[in-house]
Amino acid sequence: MLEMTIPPDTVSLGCYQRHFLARIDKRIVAYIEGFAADGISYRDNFAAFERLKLLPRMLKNLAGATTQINLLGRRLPSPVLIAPMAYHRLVHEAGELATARAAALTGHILTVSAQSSVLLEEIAEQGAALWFQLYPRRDIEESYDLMARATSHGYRALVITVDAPLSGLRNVEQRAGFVLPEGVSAVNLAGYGLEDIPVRRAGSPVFQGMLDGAADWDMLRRLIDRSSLPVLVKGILHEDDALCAVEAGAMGVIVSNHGGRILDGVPAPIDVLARIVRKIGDHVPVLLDGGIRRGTDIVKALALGARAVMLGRPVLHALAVGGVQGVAHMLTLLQTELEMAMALCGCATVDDVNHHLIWNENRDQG
Ligand code: FNR
Ligand code: LAC
Repeated sequence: MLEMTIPPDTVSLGCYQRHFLARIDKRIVAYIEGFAADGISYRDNFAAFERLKLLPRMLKNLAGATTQINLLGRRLPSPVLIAPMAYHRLVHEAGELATARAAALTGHILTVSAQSSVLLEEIAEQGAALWFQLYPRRDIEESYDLMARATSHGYRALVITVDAPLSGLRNVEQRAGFVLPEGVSAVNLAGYGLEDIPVRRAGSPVFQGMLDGAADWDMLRRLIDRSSLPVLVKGILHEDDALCAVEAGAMGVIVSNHGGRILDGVPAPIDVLARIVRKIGDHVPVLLDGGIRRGTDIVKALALGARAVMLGRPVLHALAVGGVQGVAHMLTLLQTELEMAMALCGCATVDDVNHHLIWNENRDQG
Protein backbone atom coordinates (compact mmCIF):
# COMPACT_ATOMS: atom_id res chain seq x y z
CA MET A 1 0.00 0.00 0.00
CA LEU A 2 1.12 3.52 -0.81
CA GLU A 3 3.71 4.91 1.64
CA MET A 4 2.82 8.42 2.77
CA THR A 5 4.63 10.85 5.02
CA ILE A 6 2.72 12.43 7.86
CA PRO A 7 3.70 16.13 8.16
CA PRO A 8 5.66 16.57 11.41
CA ASP A 9 3.34 19.30 12.70
CA THR A 10 0.41 16.87 12.80
CA VAL A 11 -0.29 16.65 16.52
CA SER A 12 -4.08 16.60 16.77
CA LEU A 13 -7.16 15.71 14.75
CA GLY A 14 -7.50 19.37 13.81
CA CYS A 15 -4.05 19.24 12.18
CA TYR A 16 -5.20 16.38 9.96
CA GLN A 17 -8.21 18.46 8.95
CA ARG A 18 -5.98 21.43 8.11
CA HIS A 19 -3.72 19.34 5.86
CA PHE A 20 -6.74 17.64 4.29
CA LEU A 21 -8.34 20.99 3.40
CA ALA A 22 -5.09 22.25 1.87
CA ARG A 23 -4.38 19.15 -0.22
CA ILE A 24 -7.58 17.60 -1.45
CA ASP A 25 -9.62 18.58 -4.51
CA LYS A 26 -12.20 21.22 -3.56
CA ARG A 27 -15.11 19.19 -4.91
CA ILE A 28 -14.19 16.20 -2.77
CA VAL A 29 -13.72 18.48 0.23
CA ALA A 30 -17.23 19.81 -0.45
CA TYR A 31 -18.65 16.28 -0.19
CA ILE A 32 -16.68 15.11 2.83
CA GLU A 33 -16.55 18.27 4.90
CA GLY A 34 -19.93 19.41 3.63
CA PHE A 35 -23.17 19.74 5.51
CA ALA A 36 -26.86 20.24 4.92
CA ALA A 37 -28.12 23.71 3.97
CA ASP A 38 -26.42 26.40 6.11
CA GLY A 39 -24.38 24.21 8.43
CA ILE A 40 -26.16 25.31 11.61
CA SER A 41 -26.15 21.76 13.01
CA TYR A 42 -22.67 21.01 11.67
CA ARG A 43 -21.24 23.96 13.62
CA ASP A 44 -23.36 23.31 16.68
CA ASN A 45 -21.99 19.77 16.93
CA PHE A 46 -18.68 21.40 17.91
CA ALA A 47 -20.12 24.37 19.79
CA ALA A 48 -22.16 22.04 22.01
CA PHE A 49 -18.97 20.31 23.20
CA GLU A 50 -17.37 23.71 23.80
CA ARG A 51 -20.31 24.80 25.96
CA LEU A 52 -19.93 21.75 28.23
CA LYS A 53 -17.30 22.03 30.95
CA LEU A 54 -15.58 19.33 32.97
CA LEU A 55 -15.14 19.56 36.73
CA PRO A 56 -12.15 17.31 37.44
CA ARG A 57 -11.29 15.54 40.70
CA MET A 58 -7.75 15.41 42.09
CA LEU A 59 -5.53 12.83 43.80
CA LYS A 60 -7.61 9.81 42.83
CA ASN A 61 -5.81 6.49 42.74
CA LEU A 62 -5.19 5.81 39.05
CA ALA A 63 -3.25 2.54 39.36
CA GLY A 64 -4.21 0.07 36.61
CA ALA A 65 -6.14 2.71 34.67
CA THR A 66 -7.76 1.51 31.43
CA THR A 67 -10.08 2.75 28.69
CA GLN A 68 -11.58 -0.71 28.11
CA ILE A 69 -15.33 -1.02 27.67
CA ASN A 70 -17.87 -3.82 27.35
CA LEU A 71 -20.03 -3.54 24.26
CA LEU A 72 -22.48 -6.15 22.95
CA GLY A 73 -20.86 -8.85 25.04
CA ARG A 74 -17.29 -8.07 23.99
CA ARG A 75 -14.45 -6.30 25.70
CA LEU A 76 -13.00 -3.53 23.54
CA PRO A 77 -9.77 -1.63 24.23
CA SER A 78 -11.31 1.79 23.63
CA PRO A 79 -14.74 3.46 23.52
CA VAL A 80 -13.99 4.87 20.05
CA LEU A 81 -15.37 3.24 16.90
CA ILE A 82 -15.09 4.35 13.28
CA ALA A 83 -18.42 5.68 11.96
CA PRO A 84 -19.78 4.41 8.67
CA MET A 85 -18.78 6.66 5.79
CA ALA A 86 -19.29 6.17 2.08
CA TYR A 87 -16.51 6.09 -0.53
CA HIS A 88 -13.13 6.08 1.25
CA ARG A 89 -11.51 5.75 -2.19
CA LEU A 90 -12.34 9.42 -2.77
CA VAL A 91 -9.24 10.24 -0.74
CA HIS A 92 -6.97 7.18 -1.01
CA GLU A 93 -6.39 4.61 -3.72
CA ALA A 94 -6.87 1.64 -1.37
CA GLY A 95 -9.91 3.22 0.29
CA GLU A 96 -11.59 1.08 2.95
CA LEU A 97 -8.82 -1.54 2.72
CA ALA A 98 -6.42 1.03 4.18
CA THR A 99 -8.88 2.16 6.84
CA ALA A 100 -9.50 -1.46 7.82
CA ARG A 101 -5.75 -2.09 8.07
CA ALA A 102 -5.40 0.90 10.42
CA ALA A 103 -8.39 -0.28 12.47
CA ALA A 104 -6.80 -3.72 12.79
CA LEU A 105 -3.45 -2.21 13.85
CA THR A 106 -5.03 -0.11 16.59
CA GLY A 107 -7.84 -2.42 17.74
CA HIS A 108 -10.73 -0.18 16.72
CA ILE A 109 -13.99 -1.39 15.20
CA LEU A 110 -14.58 -0.15 11.66
CA THR A 111 -18.19 0.30 10.62
CA VAL A 112 -18.29 -0.34 6.88
CA SER A 113 -20.87 1.66 4.94
CA ALA A 114 -23.06 -0.20 2.46
CA GLN A 115 -21.83 2.55 0.15
CA SER A 116 -18.20 1.59 0.61
CA SER A 117 -16.02 1.93 -2.46
CA VAL A 118 -14.42 -1.50 -1.89
CA LEU A 119 -16.46 -4.71 -1.68
CA LEU A 120 -17.49 -5.59 1.86
CA GLU A 121 -16.12 -9.10 1.25
CA GLU A 122 -12.63 -7.71 0.49
CA ILE A 123 -12.64 -5.38 3.49
CA ALA A 124 -13.34 -8.43 5.65
CA GLU A 125 -9.94 -9.87 4.69
CA GLN A 126 -7.92 -7.12 6.42
CA GLY A 127 -8.19 -8.60 9.92
CA ALA A 128 -10.17 -5.74 11.49
CA ALA A 129 -13.21 -6.14 13.74
CA LEU A 130 -16.06 -4.93 11.57
CA TRP A 131 -19.65 -3.74 11.81
CA PHE A 132 -21.77 -3.25 8.70
CA GLN A 133 -24.07 -0.27 8.12
CA LEU A 134 -26.98 -0.18 5.72
CA TYR A 135 -29.85 2.04 4.76
CA PRO A 136 -33.10 0.08 4.52
CA ARG A 137 -33.66 -0.50 0.82
CA ARG A 138 -37.02 -0.20 -0.90
CA ASP A 139 -36.81 -3.87 -1.85
CA ILE A 140 -36.45 -5.58 1.52
CA GLU A 141 -34.97 -8.69 -0.14
CA GLU A 142 -31.97 -6.54 -1.13
CA SER A 143 -31.50 -5.49 2.51
CA TYR A 144 -31.72 -9.14 3.55
CA ASP A 145 -29.12 -10.02 0.94
CA LEU A 146 -26.69 -7.32 2.16
CA MET A 147 -27.21 -8.44 5.75
CA ALA A 148 -26.51 -12.07 4.81
CA ARG A 149 -23.32 -11.07 2.95
CA ALA A 150 -22.03 -9.17 5.99
CA THR A 151 -23.02 -11.94 8.39
CA SER A 152 -21.31 -14.66 6.39
CA HIS A 153 -18.11 -12.60 6.17
CA GLY A 154 -17.66 -12.24 9.90
CA TYR A 155 -19.09 -8.79 10.53
CA ARG A 156 -20.07 -8.60 14.21
CA ALA A 157 -23.03 -6.23 14.21
CA LEU A 158 -25.32 -4.36 11.86
CA VAL A 159 -26.07 -0.66 11.96
CA ILE A 160 -29.30 0.46 10.34
CA THR A 161 -29.30 4.18 9.61
CA VAL A 162 -32.75 5.72 9.84
CA ASP A 163 -32.16 9.47 9.55
CA ALA A 164 -31.69 9.72 5.80
CA PRO A 165 -34.72 8.66 3.74
CA LEU A 166 -33.43 11.55 1.60
CA SER A 167 -29.81 12.61 1.50
CA GLY A 168 -30.58 16.19 2.53
CA LEU A 169 -30.07 19.58 1.00
CA ARG A 170 -26.41 19.52 -0.01
CA ASN A 171 -25.92 23.11 -1.16
CA VAL A 172 -22.15 22.99 -0.51
CA GLU A 173 -21.83 19.99 -2.84
CA GLN A 174 -24.13 21.58 -5.42
CA ARG A 175 -22.10 24.78 -5.51
CA ALA A 176 -18.85 22.88 -5.86
CA GLY A 177 -20.28 20.63 -8.58
CA PHE A 178 -19.37 17.41 -6.75
CA VAL A 179 -19.87 14.18 -8.67
CA LEU A 180 -18.29 10.82 -7.93
CA PRO A 181 -15.05 10.56 -9.91
CA GLU A 182 -14.58 7.77 -12.41
CA GLY A 183 -13.70 4.52 -10.66
CA VAL A 184 -15.31 5.34 -7.32
CA SER A 185 -18.75 3.87 -6.75
CA ALA A 186 -20.96 1.97 -4.33
CA VAL A 187 -19.65 -1.41 -5.46
CA ASN A 188 -21.63 -3.45 -2.91
CA LEU A 189 -24.88 -2.26 -4.43
CA ALA A 190 -23.99 -2.83 -8.08
CA GLY A 191 -26.17 -5.92 -8.42
CA TYR A 192 -29.29 -4.35 -6.93
CA GLY A 193 -32.04 -2.21 -8.40
CA LEU A 194 -31.65 1.56 -8.67
CA GLU A 195 -33.12 3.49 -5.74
CA ASP A 196 -33.78 6.62 -7.85
CA ILE A 197 -37.45 7.09 -8.60
CA PRO A 198 -38.26 8.85 -11.89
CA VAL A 199 -39.92 12.22 -11.43
CA ARG A 200 -43.42 12.19 -12.86
CA ARG A 201 -44.27 15.89 -13.10
CA ALA A 202 -42.52 19.24 -13.21
CA GLY A 203 -41.86 20.93 -9.88
CA SER A 204 -40.44 19.62 -6.63
CA PRO A 205 -39.69 15.91 -6.86
CA VAL A 206 -39.75 15.13 -3.13
CA PHE A 207 -43.41 14.25 -2.74
CA GLN A 208 -43.71 12.82 -6.24
CA GLY A 209 -42.68 9.33 -5.34
CA MET A 210 -39.18 9.82 -3.92
CA LEU A 211 -40.42 8.51 -0.59
CA ASP A 212 -42.53 5.63 -1.85
CA GLY A 213 -41.28 2.47 -0.24
CA ALA A 214 -39.15 4.36 2.31
CA ALA A 215 -38.62 2.50 5.56
CA ASP A 216 -40.97 2.72 8.53
CA TRP A 217 -40.92 1.15 12.00
CA ASP A 218 -42.56 -2.00 10.65
CA MET A 219 -39.78 -2.44 8.09
CA LEU A 220 -37.17 -1.86 10.79
CA ARG A 221 -38.77 -4.58 12.92
CA ARG A 222 -38.69 -7.01 9.99
CA LEU A 223 -35.01 -6.28 9.33
CA ILE A 224 -34.12 -6.78 12.98
CA ASP A 225 -36.16 -9.99 13.18
CA ARG A 226 -34.28 -11.37 10.20
CA SER A 227 -30.81 -10.56 11.58
CA SER A 228 -28.73 -13.11 13.45
CA LEU A 229 -26.35 -10.29 14.40
CA PRO A 230 -27.11 -7.59 16.94
CA VAL A 231 -28.60 -4.52 15.27
CA LEU A 232 -27.95 -0.92 16.30
CA VAL A 233 -30.17 1.87 15.04
CA LYS A 234 -28.30 5.01 13.96
CA GLY A 235 -29.63 8.53 13.55
CA ILE A 236 -31.82 8.92 16.63
CA LEU A 237 -32.39 12.36 18.23
CA HIS A 238 -35.78 12.00 19.96
CA GLU A 239 -36.00 9.89 23.10
CA ASP A 240 -39.32 8.37 22.01
CA ASP A 241 -37.67 7.15 18.79
CA ALA A 242 -34.92 5.60 20.91
CA LEU A 243 -37.59 3.70 22.80
CA CYS A 244 -39.30 2.64 19.54
CA ALA A 245 -35.95 1.31 18.31
CA VAL A 246 -35.44 -0.71 21.48
CA GLU A 247 -39.01 -2.02 21.29
CA ALA A 248 -38.34 -3.05 17.69
CA GLY A 249 -35.46 -5.18 18.98
CA ALA A 250 -32.43 -2.90 18.60
CA MET A 251 -29.49 -3.92 20.77
CA GLY A 252 -28.05 -0.41 20.64
CA VAL A 253 -28.96 3.15 19.71
CA ILE A 254 -26.62 5.60 17.99
CA VAL A 255 -27.51 9.20 18.78
CA SER A 256 -26.49 11.15 15.71
CA ASN A 257 -27.45 13.97 13.36
CA HIS A 258 -25.30 12.42 10.63
CA GLY A 259 -22.59 14.99 11.20
CA GLY A 260 -25.04 17.78 10.30
CA ARG A 261 -25.37 16.40 6.77
CA ILE A 262 -29.07 15.61 6.49
CA LEU A 263 -31.55 17.98 8.20
CA ASP A 264 -30.17 21.36 9.22
CA GLY A 265 -31.35 23.03 12.42
CA VAL A 266 -31.51 19.93 14.62
CA PRO A 267 -29.82 19.75 18.03
CA ALA A 268 -26.30 18.48 18.53
CA PRO A 269 -26.34 14.81 19.60
CA ILE A 270 -24.45 15.63 22.81
CA ASP A 271 -27.31 17.96 23.82
CA VAL A 272 -30.00 15.24 23.55
CA LEU A 273 -27.89 12.34 24.81
CA ALA A 274 -28.83 12.50 28.50
CA ARG A 275 -32.59 12.58 27.75
CA ILE A 276 -32.25 9.48 25.62
CA VAL A 277 -30.20 7.60 28.20
CA ARG A 278 -32.75 8.53 30.87
CA LYS A 279 -35.57 7.26 28.68
CA ILE A 280 -34.19 3.86 27.73
CA GLY A 281 -32.09 3.11 30.80
CA ASP A 282 -28.69 1.51 30.77
CA HIS A 283 -29.43 -2.05 29.65
CA VAL A 284 -29.22 -1.00 25.97
CA PRO A 285 -25.98 0.78 25.04
CA VAL A 286 -26.28 4.28 23.66
CA LEU A 287 -23.53 5.47 21.32
CA LEU A 288 -23.01 8.99 20.03
CA ASP A 289 -21.37 10.61 17.03
CA GLY A 290 -20.98 14.11 15.65
CA GLY A 291 -18.23 16.56 16.53
CA ILE A 292 -15.89 14.28 18.46
CA ARG A 293 -12.42 15.77 17.92
CA ARG A 294 -10.73 15.61 21.35
CA GLY A 295 -10.23 13.20 24.21
CA THR A 296 -12.20 15.61 26.38
CA ASP A 297 -15.17 15.32 23.95
CA ILE A 298 -15.17 11.58 24.55
CA VAL A 299 -15.09 12.07 28.32
CA LYS A 300 -18.03 14.49 28.06
CA ALA A 301 -20.03 11.99 26.00
CA LEU A 302 -19.28 9.12 28.39
CA ALA A 303 -20.12 11.35 31.37
CA LEU A 304 -23.55 12.06 29.88
CA GLY A 305 -24.26 8.37 29.40
CA ALA A 306 -22.76 7.22 26.09
CA ARG A 307 -21.20 3.76 26.20
CA ALA A 308 -18.97 4.62 23.23
CA VAL A 309 -18.53 7.21 20.50
CA MET A 310 -18.07 7.08 16.75
CA LEU A 311 -15.63 9.14 14.78
CA GLY A 312 -16.48 10.34 11.27
CA ARG A 313 -14.65 12.94 9.17
CA PRO A 314 -11.28 12.80 11.02
CA VAL A 315 -10.84 9.25 9.70
CA LEU A 316 -11.09 10.47 6.10
CA HIS A 317 -8.86 13.48 6.83
CA ALA A 318 -6.16 11.15 8.18
CA LEU A 319 -6.64 8.64 5.37
CA ALA A 320 -6.18 11.43 2.82
CA VAL A 321 -3.06 12.82 4.50
CA GLY A 322 -1.29 9.70 5.74
CA GLY A 323 -2.97 6.53 4.46
CA VAL A 324 -2.86 3.52 6.81
CA GLN A 325 -0.23 5.19 8.99
CA GLY A 326 -2.22 8.41 9.08
CA VAL A 327 -5.40 6.74 10.32
CA ALA A 328 -3.49 4.64 12.87
CA HIS A 329 -1.61 7.72 14.06
CA MET A 330 -4.77 9.82 14.31
CA LEU A 331 -6.55 7.09 16.32
CA THR A 332 -3.52 6.83 18.60
CA LEU A 333 -3.46 10.61 19.13
CA LEU A 334 -7.12 10.47 20.15
CA GLN A 335 -6.51 7.50 22.44
CA THR A 336 -3.66 9.39 24.14
CA GLU A 337 -5.91 12.42 24.57
CA LEU A 338 -8.64 10.22 26.07
CA GLU A 339 -6.23 8.65 28.56
CA MET A 340 -4.88 12.07 29.47
CA ALA A 341 -8.37 13.52 29.92
CA MET A 342 -9.48 10.58 32.07
CA ALA A 343 -6.34 10.78 34.21
CA LEU A 344 -6.66 14.55 34.70
CA CYS A 345 -10.34 14.15 35.62
CA GLY A 346 -9.42 11.49 38.20
CA CYS A 347 -10.99 8.55 36.35
CA ALA A 348 -9.22 5.19 36.25
CA THR A 349 -11.96 3.43 34.26
CA VAL A 350 -14.86 4.40 32.04
CA ASP A 351 -17.20 3.51 34.92
CA ASP A 352 -15.64 6.37 36.89
CA VAL A 353 -16.65 8.78 34.12
CA ASN A 354 -20.13 9.88 35.20
CA HIS A 355 -22.37 12.95 35.28
CA HIS A 356 -20.63 14.33 38.39
CA LEU A 357 -17.78 15.30 36.04
CA ILE A 358 -19.97 17.77 34.16
CA TRP A 359 -19.83 21.25 35.65
CA ASN A 360 -23.27 22.67 36.25
CA GLU A 361 -23.21 26.44 36.38
CA ASN A 362 -26.58 26.56 38.11
CA ARG A 363 -25.82 24.07 40.86
CA ASP A 364 -24.95 26.77 43.40
CA GLN A 365 -28.02 28.85 42.63
CA GLY A 366 -30.50 26.03 43.15
C1 FNR B 1 -21.11 10.00 6.53
N1 FNR B 1 -22.04 9.44 7.39
C2 FNR B 1 -22.67 8.27 7.03
N2 FNR B 1 -23.53 7.66 7.89
C3 FNR B 1 -24.11 6.48 7.56
O1 FNR B 1 -24.87 5.95 8.37
N3 FNR B 1 -23.85 5.90 6.35
C4 FNR B 1 -23.02 6.45 5.43
O2 FNR B 1 -22.79 5.89 4.37
C5 FNR B 1 -22.42 7.70 5.76
N4 FNR B 1 -21.59 8.31 4.87
C6 FNR B 1 -20.90 9.44 5.25
C7 FNR B 1 -19.97 9.98 4.39
C8 FNR B 1 -19.21 11.08 4.78
C9 FNR B 1 -18.19 11.67 3.84
C10 FNR B 1 -19.40 11.63 6.08
C11 FNR B 1 -18.56 12.80 6.55
C12 FNR B 1 -20.33 11.10 6.93
C13 FNR B 1 -22.25 10.00 8.75
C14 FNR B 1 -21.25 9.43 9.75
O3 FNR B 1 -21.50 8.07 10.01
C15 FNR B 1 -21.31 10.14 11.11
O4 FNR B 1 -22.64 10.16 11.59
C16 FNR B 1 -20.77 11.58 11.11
O5 FNR B 1 -19.74 11.74 10.17
C17 FNR B 1 -20.28 11.92 12.51
O6 FNR B 1 -19.88 13.24 12.60
P1 FNR B 1 -18.33 13.73 12.52
O7 FNR B 1 -17.48 12.82 13.40
O8 FNR B 1 -17.96 13.67 11.08
O9 FNR B 1 -18.41 15.11 13.07
C1 LAC C 1 -23.60 10.86 3.31
C2 LAC C 1 -24.35 9.59 3.04
C3 LAC C 1 -23.66 8.62 2.18
O1 LAC C 1 -23.71 11.38 4.42
O2 LAC C 1 -24.77 9.01 4.23
O3 LAC C 1 -22.93 11.36 2.37
